[in-house]
Amino acid sequence: MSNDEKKLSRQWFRSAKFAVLFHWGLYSLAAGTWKGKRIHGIGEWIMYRGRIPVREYETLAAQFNPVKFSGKEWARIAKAAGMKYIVVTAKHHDGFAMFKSKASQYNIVDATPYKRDPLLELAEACEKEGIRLGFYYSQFQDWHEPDGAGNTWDFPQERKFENYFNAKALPQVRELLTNYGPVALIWFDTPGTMSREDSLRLVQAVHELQPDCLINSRIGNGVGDYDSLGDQEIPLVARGGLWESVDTHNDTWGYVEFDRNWKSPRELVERMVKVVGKGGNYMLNVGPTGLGQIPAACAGILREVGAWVGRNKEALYATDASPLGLLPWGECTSRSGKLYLHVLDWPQSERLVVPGVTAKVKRAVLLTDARRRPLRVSVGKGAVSIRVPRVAPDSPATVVALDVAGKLRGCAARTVINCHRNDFDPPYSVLKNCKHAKFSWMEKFGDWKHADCVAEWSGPESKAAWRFTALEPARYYLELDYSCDERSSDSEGMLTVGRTSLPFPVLDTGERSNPVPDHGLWPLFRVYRLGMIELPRAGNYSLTIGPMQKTEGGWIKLRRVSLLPVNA
Ligand code: JFZ
Repeated sequence: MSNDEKKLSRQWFRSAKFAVLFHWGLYSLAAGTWKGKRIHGIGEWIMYRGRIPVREYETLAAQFNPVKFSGKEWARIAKAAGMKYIVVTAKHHDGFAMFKSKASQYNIVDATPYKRDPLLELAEACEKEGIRLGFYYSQFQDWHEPDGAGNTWDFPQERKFENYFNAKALPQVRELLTNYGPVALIWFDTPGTMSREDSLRLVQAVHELQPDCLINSRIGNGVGDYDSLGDQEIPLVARGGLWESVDTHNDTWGYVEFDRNWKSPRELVERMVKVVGKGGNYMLNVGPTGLGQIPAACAGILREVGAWVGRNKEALYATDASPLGLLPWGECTSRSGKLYLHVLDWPQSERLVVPGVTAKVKRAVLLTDARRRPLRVSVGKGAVSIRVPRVAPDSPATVVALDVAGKLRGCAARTVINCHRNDFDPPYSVLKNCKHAKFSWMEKFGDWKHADCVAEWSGPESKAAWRFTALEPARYYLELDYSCDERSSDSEGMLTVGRTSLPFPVLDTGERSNPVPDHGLWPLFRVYRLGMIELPRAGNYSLTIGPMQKTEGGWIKLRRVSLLPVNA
């Protein structure tokens, strides 16, 4: 495939911005409970968490009869939500194929009373709805097979992975690329210790059977076409290339009957625009029930998100990342000559201050104003100010569209605005004798959380600093978000903004033992309000923080420093 053809085959992905990942399998029938015992955490790992023997787990197949499944319904709900591609688990780590497979009888057609191939029905529905379809395939972990990875409770012996790979994984990927029409992408997962050669054999099969099919980075060995970030990871800084963030709607991928921790429409839109504003696609997970239905609460929230996407599609699809710096009130997307300001924290001052706009603003309108009435724009030092209604015209976010002339240079400078919370994150700090480090941990099991932190402080010579511009004098509360173990507890830190210094005691936030041996302790983060400071004038300031004494154990894992308006 020529470079131009490759570029073309990726353009749809670059423009898509919003997608759904369906986790659906035998685990959906277990729904988080096994033999009357609830197993908390991600539901598709119930076999692993419960160390359920293959002979017991596979009895689920004889009960699996998803008579409520409708490929049309899934495709319709996804399309109404504004999702441009669907990925569905064809085979997860439990080894059960949700499609007719000659490579293994352990599949929905041969091993269940359902006897139909739901992926065929979904493929037809996607074709009709004009929505692209991809398949999730766990190419390394397979807890049903002696030579698949992961099941040490039934198969403690040494693995002959090549036997599994040649007999099941590679043939099933070929079946998926042959029997279901155009496949937009294959979403591989947890490559483990797969060899580069095996990853390339999968790539070769994809290129041979469906040259336009994209491959995600979890194929392993750096041979994917685009990056799937860590689960539930929303990046703090923009990234180049093709990438997606994959997020759960509640705290699990596979259906768990008692997990109702649904993210609200506001949370989903906020996470989506954070990702799209940095140039990525936001893929949201849906875990259908054992009967094949999308949980009603989930479907209702998707309808609300879809309504917002429908009103603001111009600010989402086929846009580019924000050329602006950090925005205290929300995010930004762009296209040639246009900026779309996604305002999540609406200014009560009726003035939307937009820092870092270096081009001339020709016009500003509310994207949902059908009459496109121009908003009043005034140009200040380093920012433009837009007169907006007192009440946000849209929800969960209001988009203000700017027509701009001239080049929009990236603007790294940080501007603090006194009617919004202003967060200072580690990737934007200047560090001395301390480090930027990312920490990941699980809350329950498999529900991964991630924190970019400043860590490994050594002593009074360690400093993290942020520079910013205040547009007007104002008072702020200072908040710290950090984790600290007992070794650093009761030490003292100092936070200085301008000429004001706030000494603070570091308090042990505790840490939790880690269910996965040899993976260190899980951090616990807490937010502390340090006090009130005043910025006496408009102008440039620096905010610095560091320990007052020599530190033990690296001192704190600092996730964020925030300036919160006092008069909010
Ligand atoms: C994997 C699966 O184990 C899980 O069941 C689910 O399918 C999820 C989408 O993918 O879990 C992962 C994979 C990668 C990371 C974390 C969890 N990661 O890179 O942080």
